[in-house]
Order: sequence, then structure tokens, then C-alpha cells
Amino acid sequence: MVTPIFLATPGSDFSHRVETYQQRIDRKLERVLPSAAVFPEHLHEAMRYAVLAGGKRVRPLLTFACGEALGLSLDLLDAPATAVELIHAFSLVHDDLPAMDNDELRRGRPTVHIAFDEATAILAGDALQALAFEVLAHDPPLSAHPAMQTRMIGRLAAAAGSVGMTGGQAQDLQSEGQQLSCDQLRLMHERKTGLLIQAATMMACDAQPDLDAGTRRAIESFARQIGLAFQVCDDILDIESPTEMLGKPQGSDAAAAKATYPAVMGLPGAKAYLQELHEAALAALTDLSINTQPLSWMADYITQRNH
Ligand code: GRG
Repeated sequence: MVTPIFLATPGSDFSHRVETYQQRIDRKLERVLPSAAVFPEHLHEAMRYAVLAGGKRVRPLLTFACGEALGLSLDLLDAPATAVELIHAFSLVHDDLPAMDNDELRRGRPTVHIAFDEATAILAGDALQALAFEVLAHDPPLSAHPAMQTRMIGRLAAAAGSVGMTGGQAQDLQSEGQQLSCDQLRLMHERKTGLLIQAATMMACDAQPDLDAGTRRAIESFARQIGLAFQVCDDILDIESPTEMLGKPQGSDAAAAKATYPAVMGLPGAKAYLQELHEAALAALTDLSINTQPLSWMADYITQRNH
């Protein structure tokens, strides 16, 4: 079951597209995740619990939206869209562990270490990360294009690693209870959240090797702004959205004395910054000779979502 996500009017072109893409990615995730009937059953059950229990699927949606903007066949994008969601699911499982954020609720259900146990949650995260790269390495449509495949593998690995999401998480944990400058906070958010969102978008560009440099740069700039905007919005929702809507405890950032945009700039400042990032993302798309609508829809969603 995927969380219904958009503020867009039900039945609109946008919500129809989102539903189609969510169903597509869910079918693919269901297919690549090992069956809970196969040994080691408990671990496989935990992996499936972590991935198939809801979630907005924002990162795969971005891969598909960018592919659609570029007029690409979605067959080449199934593997990167699946892989980036697996990495995301892995990061959530580990982020929730007692040694990190120690959260007991995620997507409206007990977190993996609560529903299973801590060791199983660690192993499920590890196995999800390995599976992400296995999916990219073994996907038949993508394997017909080895250069493209290698670029995507390298991009996703870098976005997840120590100078990407893992490094951002390390910085986040170190920063608890500290006062960061706006620049330090931006760098941390870009690494922790932004780079995976950028990779999700740019892997679609990797599937179009003859894309002109100007369009590639513009999409990269778009992805940078919305990657940061996603986390700024997350910080705001942690204050303003109720637990039932968020599927995780409201106010957990403040409770853990996290460095967030509202903490550094105040809530009105964070909201103004979010709007600035939204406008900059849309501005990056002007004058491109591609169908930018799927990307601008994603920018609207990412900055206006309610959970
Ligand atoms: C994954 C390589 C790797 C290492 C783990 C734990 C960790 C290092 C990183 C944590 C990164 C993290 C959890 C960032 C927060 C990003 C964020 C705002 C998550 C919420 O994403 P949504 O709203 O969640 O897309 P859903 O549930 O909709 O999928």
C-alpha cells in the first residue's frame, strides 16, 4: 500500500501520472525483493516490511518524471528507480535505530527494529543496500547499455556514501544540540537528503547519453534546489504536521535538539527559504526545449506536501 501523497486534485493529469508511476515502482519492488518464504525467511520478511509498507516513492517518481521530460522509455528507468528507493528504505531503517534517531514509528507503523529486532534491522538495511546495486547490475534492459549502467551505479554509490548521504547523517548526529550556521546546515542537508534526490533525477539523464550539456546542467540545478527543498519542507512538517499525518512522531527534531532550518532561521524564515528554493528550481527549467511539466509538477509537490 502506497501513501496517497499529492495535494493535486484527484483525477488531474498529475495525480493520474503519480498513481501510474507508484504502481509501476511497487510492482518492480515486489518482484526484486526476496520472498519471505525463502531462507533466511526472517530477514527477507524484515526487508519486505521496510520497503513495501507505504512511503511516497518520491525518488522513483523523480526518475520517471525526468525520464518523461526527456522522452525516454521507462524500461531503462525501472532499475534506477527501484535501486534509489531501496537505498532510501535502507537509510530509513538505519536512521531509526537506537544508535541513531531511536524512532519507534515510521510510515504509521512500528519501525523495523521494533517490529523485528535490532540485529535484524541492521542486517535488513545492509541487504537492501546490496540489493539496490544488484538490481542495477543485473537489469536486462540496462545491461544492454553498459556505459549507462556504470554511470548510474557510480552516481548512486557516491550519493549514498561518505561524501553523500552517510556523511550527511554523520554530520547530523554530530550536530545535535549545536548551533550551526546557515551554510553548515545547507551542506549537511544537501548531503543527507539532497544528493539522493539529485541522483534519482540525474540517473534519468544518464539514460540519455547525447543530452546536450546545457539541459543536463539545468536539470542538475533543478535537482539541487528540490533536493534541499525536500529537507527544508521536512523540517517544517516536523513542527506543523500531526503525527497521524506524518506517520512518525511530530516534534521529534526539536526533542532530539536537531539542527534544522526552523531552528536556525525561525519558522517564517524557513518557509520563505522553501519558497525561494521552489522558485529557483522552476527558474532552472525555463527556456529548455524538453517537456518540463513533469519536473515542475514534482517541484510543486515537494514544496507543498503535507507529509
Ligand atoms: C543508506 C548509505 C546509507 C547509510 C545510512 C542512516 C543514514 C546513513 C542516513 C539517513 C538519511 C536520512 C534518513 C535522511 C532523511 C531523509 C528524509 C527526509 C526522509 C524521509 O523521506 P520521505 O518523506 O519518506 O520520502 P517516505 O516514507 O515517504 O519514503
